[in-house]
Amino acid sequence: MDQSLQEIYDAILVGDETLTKEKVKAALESGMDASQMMNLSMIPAMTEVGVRYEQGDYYIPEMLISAIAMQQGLEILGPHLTESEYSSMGTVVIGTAKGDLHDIGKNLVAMMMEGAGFTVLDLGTDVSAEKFIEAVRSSGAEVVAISALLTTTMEYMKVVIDKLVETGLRDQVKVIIGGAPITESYAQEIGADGYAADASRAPKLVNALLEA
Ligand code: B1M
Repeated sequence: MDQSLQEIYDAILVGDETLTKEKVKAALESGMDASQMMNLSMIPAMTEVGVRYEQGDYYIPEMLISAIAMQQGLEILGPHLTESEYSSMGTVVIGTAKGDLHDIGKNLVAMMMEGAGFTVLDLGTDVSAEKFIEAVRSSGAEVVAISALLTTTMEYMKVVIDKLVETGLRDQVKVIIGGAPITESYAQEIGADGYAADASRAPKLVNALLEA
């Protein structure tokens, strides 16, 4: 791995937010590509955090400080990630499913959607179906985007879709879902309109759905 990528990786892994910010800034200044930084260093670092947690080498506090370092790095990287070739418009209501507090992937999706020219209404984490409905009604959103990282909370995505049906809003919006445990077949199973494996694919998916 390139030395600057390795340094960012290491800084996130040990949860050093100051060092992460410094290294991300330095890499950007040296001309490093933002998506490369994200895909080859920052996301792999969080994947390694997950592996260490699974193996019992990391506990929740370590996971949390790594996540904070990642978020801080992302804040600097965000504006550089969102330059995009897409020019579609619309409003996207996004949130992490009820019971789920993971928001790094969701934040990345929100950034990419904003960069693609969408207005993004970010409801945060632990979002109930009622909150999604209220936001769709008040914003007139065309898209509902739900993220989930836990096998226990992914089931809540179906609750949101059922609520959209129940309130007569289902035909007005496209629902896209994503997150580590989500698959294309799960999206089909629960009646979502689409699934994006990563944040960079989300705007393309939404554009395709809105054009269809
Ligand atoms: Co938690 N956690 N965590 N965690 N955590 C996982 C998800 C886990 C896989 C770790 C592990 O065991 N290996 C595991 C889930 C197991 C499972 O359900 N099968 C787990 C667990 C168990 C838990 C707790 C239950 C632990 C506990 O308390 N005992 C607890 C749950 C809390 C809750 O939510 N109620 C918990 C807590 C936490 C922290 C708070 C400490 C912290 C989150 C901090 C935060 O987000 N602000 C945390 C972290 C950091 C992780 C890992 C290590 C990293 C997640 C991450 O940010 N990845 C994670 C392990 C892992 O994923 N390997 C783990 C980087 C991020 C860029 O990737 O979010 O997948 P991701 O997003 C990707 C794609 O999935 C996609 O785009 C992104 C890439 O471009 N994507 C979308 C995401 N959302 C999308 C939406 C879309 C489209 C694409 O459209 C709408």
